[in-house]
Amino acid sequence: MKIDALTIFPDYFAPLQLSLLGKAQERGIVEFGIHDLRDFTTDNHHSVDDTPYGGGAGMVMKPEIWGAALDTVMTHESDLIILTPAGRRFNQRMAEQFASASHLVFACGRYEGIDARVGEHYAKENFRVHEVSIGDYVLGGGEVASLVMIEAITRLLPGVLGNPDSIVEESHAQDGFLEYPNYTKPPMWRDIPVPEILLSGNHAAIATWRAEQAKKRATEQS
Ligand code: JD8
Repeated sequence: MKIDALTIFPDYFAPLQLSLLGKAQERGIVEFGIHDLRDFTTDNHHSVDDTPYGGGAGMVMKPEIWGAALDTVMTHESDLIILTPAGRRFNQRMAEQFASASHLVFACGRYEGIDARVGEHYAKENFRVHEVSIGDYVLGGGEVASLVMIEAITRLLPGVLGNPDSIVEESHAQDGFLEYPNYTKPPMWRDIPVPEILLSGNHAAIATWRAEQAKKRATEQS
């Protein structure tokens, strides 16, 4: 899979060289391309924004800069993902769907956002365009949101995770992520013991206990 990200802050994407994502790139499972939007400006000040039509606070990102940048990476095999607080809420099912794509292009806006005609243009030209949000809170731009999506998607690609069974477990979670509490050595820590059942070796009883604990946690957090 090829993943391109367009941004005025390319340094935000340094984490892609770390950990699982870095290894996935070394193994050729995924290829990342990070593009500085200012490389596509034509004025001396490398302007990427301008005042909004209709008035209002803040600045809007210029469509011609985005068009010049996106035209260098987009093909009809691409999925263009425009991050925006108004987008469709990202979830595991969308991560699974995007994990089957061949080319993802993340448009990371700043300021008040990207001129709406950018998404409209590529949709009109029959490209797949997705407006996505990672949650009901306001970030300063799309970079962190795209990193969240890239991690959630990339970890699903074959060969990225050492133990693919964990993906199978996650995908079988019925109501969201029923995650049970985890424990490791020592068996006693600051006078807190590991639950006896986990030391019993009775795998059926352990599975039942874990399901009960996950359900209890989900109820407490809802
Ligand atoms: C893209 C610009 C900042 C947003 C004025 C603050 C996603 N879950 C999410 N929260 N926020 C974003 C997000 C924020 C962005 C951009 C995504 C581009 N901003 C703007 C509107 C109000 N500033 C997001 N995914």
